[in-house]
Amino acid sequence: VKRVLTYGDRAKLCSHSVAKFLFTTMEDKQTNLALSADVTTGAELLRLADAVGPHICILKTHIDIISDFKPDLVHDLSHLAEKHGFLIFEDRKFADIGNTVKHQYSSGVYRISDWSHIINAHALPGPGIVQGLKEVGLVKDRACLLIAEMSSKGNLATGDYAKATLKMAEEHDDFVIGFITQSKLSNDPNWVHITPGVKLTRGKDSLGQQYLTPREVICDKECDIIIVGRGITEAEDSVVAAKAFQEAGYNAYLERMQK
Ligand code: 5FU
Repeated sequence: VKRVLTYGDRAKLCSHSVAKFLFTTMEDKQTNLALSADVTTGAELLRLADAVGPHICILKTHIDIISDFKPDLVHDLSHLAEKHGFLIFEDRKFADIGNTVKHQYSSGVYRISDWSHIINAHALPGPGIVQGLKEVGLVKDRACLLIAEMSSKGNLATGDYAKATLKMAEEHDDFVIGFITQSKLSNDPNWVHITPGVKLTRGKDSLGQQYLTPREVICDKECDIIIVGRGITEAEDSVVAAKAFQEAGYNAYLERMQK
């Protein structure tokens, strides 16, 4: 009998501590929701993280859109991550040669490796990008996602790109824990499949973003985590909206378990 593994089963299988924590959190908090907290001030970011924290497994940041960034912000955010039990994922989308991304990850204004549990990178430059990031992240017990498929219309990550990305991940499975993708790439339960471009109804924005529903992502495409930005940040009440996405995402997971 083919049985679909639960998040809890997969937590036990995983060897990377970040993936283990992530699956454990998803099982315990009953959530496969990642909040994309795309707000532009530190105060808004902290308010949102504190309010929505109980409903999410990951808080995704774009730290370079914060207009009043100060190092205190990531310190306070780390406290909220501990308080509510979520992981921080800086959606930096590294895309350069290994030597450059090492500096971008560890230094500069943001010092991302000091506070972000998870980062992501394009596979486009080749394996050197992962090697470079790994030289910084591995000793700090950080994890990386590779961008295999994008949600935006007309993106060039097509054909064998996702397959080649999977192969790159397999060669660095001590640091890469999964993918940003629109569909499941592998049946190996160690990989975390995370999907942006999610709203409660299908649709698009005026700049090429394309939305699927939580059910389509989790049940049909067999991904693990939904990333929701404006569906929550632009809602009248962000907590009410987060609860709705948490419920929709988790019910879709329970439905997939019955398949
Ligand atoms: F890799 C990707 C992708 O393929 N699509 C995305 O939308 C990342 N994103 C991010 O997810 C994007 O940068 C936003 O931060 C977020 C989606 O936000 P939305 O408001 O839910 O459209």
